[in-house]
Amino acid sequence: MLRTKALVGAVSFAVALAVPWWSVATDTSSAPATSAAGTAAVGDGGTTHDDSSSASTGGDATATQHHDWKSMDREMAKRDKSFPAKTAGKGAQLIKPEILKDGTKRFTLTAKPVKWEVEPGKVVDAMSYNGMVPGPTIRVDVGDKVEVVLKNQLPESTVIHWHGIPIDNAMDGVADITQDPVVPGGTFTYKIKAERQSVGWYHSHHNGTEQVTNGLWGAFLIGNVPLPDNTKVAQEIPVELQDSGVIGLTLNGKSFPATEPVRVRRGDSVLVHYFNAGTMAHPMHLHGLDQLVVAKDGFPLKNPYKADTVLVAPGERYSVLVNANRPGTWAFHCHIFPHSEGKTGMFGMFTEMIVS
Ligand SMILES: [Cu+2]
Repeated sequence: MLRTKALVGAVSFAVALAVPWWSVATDTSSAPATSAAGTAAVGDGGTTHDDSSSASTGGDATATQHHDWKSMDREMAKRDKSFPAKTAGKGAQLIKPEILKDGTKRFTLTAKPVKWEVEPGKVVDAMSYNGMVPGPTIRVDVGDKVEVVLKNQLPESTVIHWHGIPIDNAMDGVADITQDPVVPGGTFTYKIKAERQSVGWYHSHHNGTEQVTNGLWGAFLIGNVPLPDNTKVAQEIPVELQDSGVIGLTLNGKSFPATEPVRVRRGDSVLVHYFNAGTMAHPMHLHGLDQLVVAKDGFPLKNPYKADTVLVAPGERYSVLVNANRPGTWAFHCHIFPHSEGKTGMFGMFTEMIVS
């Protein structure tokens, strides 16, 4: 039994090497902005789309209900079946470091405005690191010396805080507490020693209400989360939650139907890291497949536990291991329905895990 497991693990690992989820970052600052005129039709994630018919018929509209449910189903199906819809720009791409002479890994994050397509036709004026929302995923090894150069091309000051990363106080990135704000046109270099395995993230700590929810955050991983039975994973994926600002209800900076499906081979294991960069807690529910919670805020759990719904509060990270042992298209969504499903179909924090 153990041998079989190990073999499956080895095959999965080979797949992991061949097909990394996080592709290499490209600067997409000039991502094409599609018509912003479409925004009005979609509204805030589809929840308010086309209320006119129900509003005009009121509560005593039994005579027109037959017509209403048919058009409602039609509209839902149109939206639901347009998944996965194409949009410009992809967030959370892996960023490559420049390697300095002493081996230091240097990453450059340029904070700047971007036209971000949250879903087809809904283009918002977001804030970004390197033109993407969420910002690039930083990945380093335990023991690495790391530098992150922040270049501020925003029309307002900013800073970067390193959440969940052990760090010297002067590098903690809180405006007016540990450093002066980095003014428009300014630069600041953060020096970080990657002391221990972490599932961390980074975000603005200056006008956070607007800057973070409008796009200024990203994932920062140090080393690998230890897994039970040394499970080899075929994919390791971020699921970064947002609910406010111009980005709104999204997974990895996109709302359904533009969210990205998780495609898995039957029997493979997937390691999902939830990050909540938003302002509310989100119960993340996966149909059909168990979520084994293996780490909280990057700290490995002595006793991993199974759940079908994992509540992720603002600031928190949960790492869950999913063994894709049942084929099918499984709904994967925030279980607060006003965040994921309404009378025009799915929207916001909804995607699919497709096991084949
Ligand atoms: Cu939610």
